[in-house]
Amino acid sequence: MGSTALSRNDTVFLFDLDGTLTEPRQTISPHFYQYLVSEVKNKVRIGIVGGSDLVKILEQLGNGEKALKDFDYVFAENGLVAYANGELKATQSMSKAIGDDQLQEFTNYVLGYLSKLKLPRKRGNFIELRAGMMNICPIGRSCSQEERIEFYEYDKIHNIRDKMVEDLRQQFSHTNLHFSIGGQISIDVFPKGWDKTYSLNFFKNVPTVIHFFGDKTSPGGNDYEIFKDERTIGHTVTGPDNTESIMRQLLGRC
Ligand code: M1P
Repeated sequence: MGSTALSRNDTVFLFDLDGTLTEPRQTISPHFYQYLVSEVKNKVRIGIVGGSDLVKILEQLGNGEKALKDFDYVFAENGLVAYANGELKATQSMSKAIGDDQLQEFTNYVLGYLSKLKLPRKRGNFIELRAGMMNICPIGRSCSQEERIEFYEYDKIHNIRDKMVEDLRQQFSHTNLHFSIGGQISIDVFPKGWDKTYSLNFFKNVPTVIHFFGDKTSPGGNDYEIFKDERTIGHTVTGPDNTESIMRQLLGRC
């Protein structure tokens, strides 16, 4: 596809963050940030759709709240917290959606499950209740970067998160909850349908060609649903360099 086929009027490039624009939980490179918000943004509208909450997304974009204006769209928590042109447009509440009784039943079960897990080490902040989702972290989100990698490698061998997701799916099959392995150390939980496709609702009234770029596009990955959605043209990437090279091809500049 040449550059003439793309325009800001009708085209959006929507990016996952971890593993797509940045290394997992790392900051985007200044060069790549500039390329996106100057060159790419001149040709198409650009947006982020991340599983993380807004604080973590802005941290990784490295420019504070300025990033909310530099990008046409910032969809945090899969789009449950949605910004366009620097303005908050919509936000969702998981506790309201499922109700406090079910939230408490679920939280108690998760705490019980985690308390029986033996891992190389545990830190703090095992459950993070965000606006539109819950994030469960067996090692604890306050682990260091080294401890994060250690858990990630341990999990590849012992399938701690896969087993927990399987168990949660069985225990809570009567509910509307969806479980997804998004990053390296945690599990995201949200009502069914509140995956990254939720962000596409934002474009439902205006015909828009949406290119989605993500690294976790296989079944079970948190980019899978939006990648295969018929409203997007999906691109599987292997990291920031690969994302840039696919974009340069799409924009007609190799
Ligand atoms: O890549 C998106 C994920 O990033 C974090 O995952 P982890 O800390 O496990 O690497 C979390 O914010 C998670 O919610 C999010 O989906």
